[in-house]
Amino acid sequence: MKIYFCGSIRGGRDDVHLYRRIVDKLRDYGTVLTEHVSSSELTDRGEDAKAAGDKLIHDRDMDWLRQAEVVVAEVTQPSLGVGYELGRAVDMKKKILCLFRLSSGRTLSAMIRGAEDSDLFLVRDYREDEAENVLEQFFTNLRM
Ligand code: 6IA
Repeated sequence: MKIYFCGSIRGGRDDVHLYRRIVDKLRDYGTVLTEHVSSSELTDRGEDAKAAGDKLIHDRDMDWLRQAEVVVAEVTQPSLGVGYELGRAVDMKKKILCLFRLSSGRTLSAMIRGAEDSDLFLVRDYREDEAENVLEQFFTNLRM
């Protein structure tokens, strides 16, 4: 199974340690196309990105998104890129799981919380220590 993981990059890298844990767990279920999102070497200054070119990044990510069967997004740290990816993924009718931590004190965008349906788009509030269990539950249900 191909999995597309979304997490904030230029929106801020505060949660990168958690992205790493999520990506590690996602590897139990398939190939993670966007592993670099969890790399601690990738900063929000985006110097690497300038070298590669933003258009190249966008086009490659959209290509990966098309290939993916499942999209998992950590949405606690607000990110334009993650919001964009989720919107495109909805349009492509992908199965989507959004993970949000209420403990952050933030309120999730209505455009994400409100996109939830009983079929393809799921928003799950969780605590950091529940990350692995929440993913296990999601992928178990997916197989049923
Ligand atoms: O607006 P943001 O930068 O926070 O958007 C983050 C989201 O957009 C992530 O979920 C990524 O999938 C995607 N994204 C944004 N920047 C990059 C990027 N830059 N590389 C890949 N995906 C990105 C660094 C490129 C470098 C490795 C050459």
